[in-house]
Amino acid sequence: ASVTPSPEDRFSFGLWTVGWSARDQFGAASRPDLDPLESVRRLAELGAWGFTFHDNDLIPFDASEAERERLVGRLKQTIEETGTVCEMVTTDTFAEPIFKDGAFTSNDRRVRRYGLRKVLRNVDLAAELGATTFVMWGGREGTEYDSSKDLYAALDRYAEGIDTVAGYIKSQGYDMRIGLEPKPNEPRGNIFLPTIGHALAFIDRLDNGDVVGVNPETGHEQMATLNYTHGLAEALWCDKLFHIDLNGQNGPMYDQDLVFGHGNLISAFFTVDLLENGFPSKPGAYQGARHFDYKPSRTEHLDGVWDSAAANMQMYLLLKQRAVAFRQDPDVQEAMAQSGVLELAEPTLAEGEDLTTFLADRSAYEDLDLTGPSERNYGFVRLHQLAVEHLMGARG
Ligand code: ASC
Ligand code: MN
Ligand code: MN
Ligand code: MN
Repeated sequence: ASVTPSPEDRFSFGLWTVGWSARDQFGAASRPDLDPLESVRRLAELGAWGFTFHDNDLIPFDASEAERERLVGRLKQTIEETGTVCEMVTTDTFAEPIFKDGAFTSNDRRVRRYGLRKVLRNVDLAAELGATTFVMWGGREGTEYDSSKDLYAALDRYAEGIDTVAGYIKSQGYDMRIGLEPKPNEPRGNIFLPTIGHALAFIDRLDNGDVVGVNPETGHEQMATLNYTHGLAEALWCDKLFHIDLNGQNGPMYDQDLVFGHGNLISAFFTVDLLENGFPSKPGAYQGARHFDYKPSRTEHLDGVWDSAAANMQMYLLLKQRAVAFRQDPDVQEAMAQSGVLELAEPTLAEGEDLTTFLADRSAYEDLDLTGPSERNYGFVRLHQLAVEHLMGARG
């Protein structure tokens, strides 16, 4: 099968990914700035379907209205020329000093009102460009010192801000949903909504939560020692997986933003298996963009930028080939059946069984011979070995 990316694969990239000039905490940029419009063209040439951006990836923070309009006009022209899709837009509420204590949760009300206005105007921009997802990564929403923040009020203000944006989207009739992006830390010592689970519980408390879901990033969950695929599964179970940020990470350390699959490869395999094959009990592919939020390493120059962009798509397609072969392999199907994977979809109570009948069922408890279930060999290791052999290209 082909591993050449094409628009049908629905790959997209943030313009800040390839556009990162590798300025970091410890050193100057190691690459020149890229023209974002040139990046859109290069990504399209490499086979990407779409792109995403923060307002300030395209429009300098201090640009005039006229300059903003000119740049947006040029972007629209590039979209037309390349046939590429602007599938998501997001707002930079983290780079400028005004946002040093956050935007929606800053202690300073002037900052909160300013941040909210900055976000709302980009919702309009997103709609103008046809984007159907609006991501909000609150990288500066958090603390270094627990003494510095009324944590209850911070959650109130965070909810107020998100509800206002969601309400605005609905009142304008935009075909758009918000994706909240969790991250446990970096740049703040502790960031609010640190994991997918925190974000899902938060969304549940919103007035306009119907248009709010999550945009989970591989490395962000892994920084919190969590399993990314499990997080995606719970978001899907909640009908809240509105967008994804795929990349690579080697366990809990700084946010590496490696190429997808260049970190925990086995985890990446099961992420692709879920996105492409679905759950055994609920088959079917994820319908959204396969969006990469990675950073070309600082050691790479311009060739390395485009090599690494291509590598994300290559890794995804190679993993997809192997994940499809894994599920289709009769040995795997037999091992899955042996392991009880398919049994889990059967409800624990029988159809129509009420609590009285259940409590009276002696075979379920009093008379159950524990030997059978206790001595069952689930065969999970044999099944996983088959998965890893597929991943390594050692089978079919
Ligand atoms: C985002 C997003 C992130 C951050 C980071 C900025 O919009 O999804 O993870 O910004 O990439 O460097
Ligand atoms: Mn990251
Ligand atoms: Mn991200
Ligand atoms: Mn990122």
